[in-house]
Amino acid sequence: MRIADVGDLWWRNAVFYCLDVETFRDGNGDGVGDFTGLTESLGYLEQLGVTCIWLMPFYPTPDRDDGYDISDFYGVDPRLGTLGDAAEFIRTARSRGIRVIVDLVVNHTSDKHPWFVQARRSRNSKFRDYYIWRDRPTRNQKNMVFPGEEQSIWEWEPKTEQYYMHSFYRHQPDLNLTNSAVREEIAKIVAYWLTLGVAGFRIDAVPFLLAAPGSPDAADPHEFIRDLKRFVRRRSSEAMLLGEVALPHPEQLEYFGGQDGGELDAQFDFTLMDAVYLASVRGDATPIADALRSRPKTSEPVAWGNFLRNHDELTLQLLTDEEREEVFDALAPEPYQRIYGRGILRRLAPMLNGDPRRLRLAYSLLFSLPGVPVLYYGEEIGMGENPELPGRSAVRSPMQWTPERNGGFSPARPSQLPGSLTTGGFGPEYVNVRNQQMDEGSLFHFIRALIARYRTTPEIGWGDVELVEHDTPGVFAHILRTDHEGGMLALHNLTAEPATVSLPSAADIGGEVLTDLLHPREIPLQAERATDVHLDPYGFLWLQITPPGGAIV
Ligand code: TEU
Repeated sequence: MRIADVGDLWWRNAVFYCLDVETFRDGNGDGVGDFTGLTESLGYLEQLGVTCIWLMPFYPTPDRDDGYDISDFYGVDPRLGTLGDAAEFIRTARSRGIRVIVDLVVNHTSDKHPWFVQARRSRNSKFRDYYIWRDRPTRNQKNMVFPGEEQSIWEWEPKTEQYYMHSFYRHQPDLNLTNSAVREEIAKIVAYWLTLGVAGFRIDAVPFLLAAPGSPDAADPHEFIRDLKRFVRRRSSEAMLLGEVALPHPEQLEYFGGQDGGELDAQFDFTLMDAVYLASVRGDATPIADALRSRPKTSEPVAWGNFLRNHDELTLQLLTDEEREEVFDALAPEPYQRIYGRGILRRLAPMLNGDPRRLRLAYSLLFSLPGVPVLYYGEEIGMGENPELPGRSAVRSPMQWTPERNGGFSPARPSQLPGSLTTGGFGPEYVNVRNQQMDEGSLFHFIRALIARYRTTPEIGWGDVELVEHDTPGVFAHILRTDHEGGMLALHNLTAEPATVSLPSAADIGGEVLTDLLHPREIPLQAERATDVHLDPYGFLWLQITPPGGAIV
C-alpha cells in the first residue's frame, strides 16, 4: 500500500468504542458516571487498544430518550461534569493517541430546548420556523419509529393551534433543516465541538433529516450533508462524519454522495450486521456473502462501520419477515426480549448463551470483515443486559469493572445509579474487567489480541474483499488485499460441527504459505491443487497470505 493512498483517512482502520459517560464510570461517587471517571478509565481503553471513542450524547437534557433529547447543544449535562471536564477528557484521550467523536443529534431537539419553548408560544416567534408546523397532519406515517409508544409523527400544540412534526418521541420536535438559520446553528455547533478537539461526529438518524414527508419544501438531505462535510473539512483536516443510516445498501450509496462521494465518510452497515446474525443462526455463510456483494462501490474511499450491537435494540428491519422470525426464534424466544416488531433488547453474550466459542467467532468476524469495527462498551467482557430495566435501557446498564458492589462502577448507594446492574450469570460477580484482565484466557484478552491484529493488518480496513469459492456452506471464506499478491485470508466456521475447506491453489490465492496471525503456525499451500484446511466447531483462522520471500509485518 502506498502512503499516498492512505492519506489522512485515519478512520479507515480505526477501532471505535461507543460509550455513554453516564454509565461508564462514576468518578465523584454520586452514583452517576462522569467525565472524571471516564478520564481515569483511559488507561483501560488504551490497554484494550481502541483508537477512537464515540461519546453518546452528554449534553444538558431532560433525559427522556437517554440524552438524545438535547436542550443545549453547547453544554454538558451537569450530572456528568462540567464543560471543562469534557474538554480535559478530549485532550487527555488525544494525548494517549485516542481520538474522540461525539453524537450530533440535529434531526430534533428536546421540547425543553429554548428554541422550541419560544417557537411553540407564538406563531410570530423568530424560532417558529426552526421547527415543522402544519394545520393538518399528513397521512404519511411511514417514518413512525416507535410503534406502540407514539401513534403519530404529528402533535397538536393548543396554544398556537398547529401540529408540529416529531419523527421520534413527541417531546423531540423535528428541526426544520430547510431553514438556513437552522443550518447556520448546526454549523456553529459543529465548529464549537471541533474547536474543543473532537475528531468528528456520529450523525444521528440521518435519513430523518428531511422536512415533513410530502411537503413541497422537503429538504434535500444530501445537499445538507454535502454542505456539512465541506464545512467540517474547512475547519478541521482530520474530522470525519460517521452516519447512522439504517437503510438498504443502494440507499446508503446516496448518503456517501453517490459514486463520487462528497457526503458521509463512513456509515454503519446495518445490512451486514443483520446478515451476520442470520448466517450464524442458520449455520450458513450465504447471507454474509450476499451482504458483502450488495455493498455499493464508490470511486472515493469510504468506510463501513461494522458492529454487532449498539445502544438501541438489535434492529432486524432489513431482513425479510421470515428471516426476522428465524432470528427472533433463535435469539429472543421470549416476547419481553423483543420490541417494535423489529428488534431484540439483548446484548450479544446472553443471546449466544455465553458460549465462548460462539462469542469468539462473532468477534473474529467483526474484526475481520472489511471495514472498521465499532464496539459497544462492555462487549469486550461479554456483558449481559438487564431485562428489568425498561425498553432500550436493558442494554444500557452500568459498566462492570469489579466483582464488588455496583460492579465497581460507583461507590454510591445502588438506588443512586442511573440504572441497576445486570444480575445472575452475567452479573458483575462473574463478568467484570478486573477478573478478565488477570485471566489470559478471557474474552477481554481475546478481543485485545484481535484489536492488535486488526491494527497491524491494514488490508481489513483498506483492502478489497474477494469471496473465496468452496464447497462448505457453513464456512465463510474471504480474502482482503490491497495489492495483487499477499493479503489476509479469513475462514469462519459458523456451525457446531468440525469443517474442512478446500482452498484454491497457491497460484490462485497469490501466496506460497498461509501464516496464522492468531496462533504461531504455518500452512503451506499446494502449488497446483487444492489445500484442505480444517476448522474446529465455530473455529476461525486469520491467515496471512505470504508471497514467495514475504514475511509478516
Ligand atoms: O436512532 C435513530 C434511528 O434511526 C434508529 O434507532 C431507528 O430507531 C432504528 O434504526 C429503526 O428504524 C437514534 C438513536 O440511536 C436512538 O437511541 C435515539 O432514540 C434516536 O436516534 C432519536 O434521537
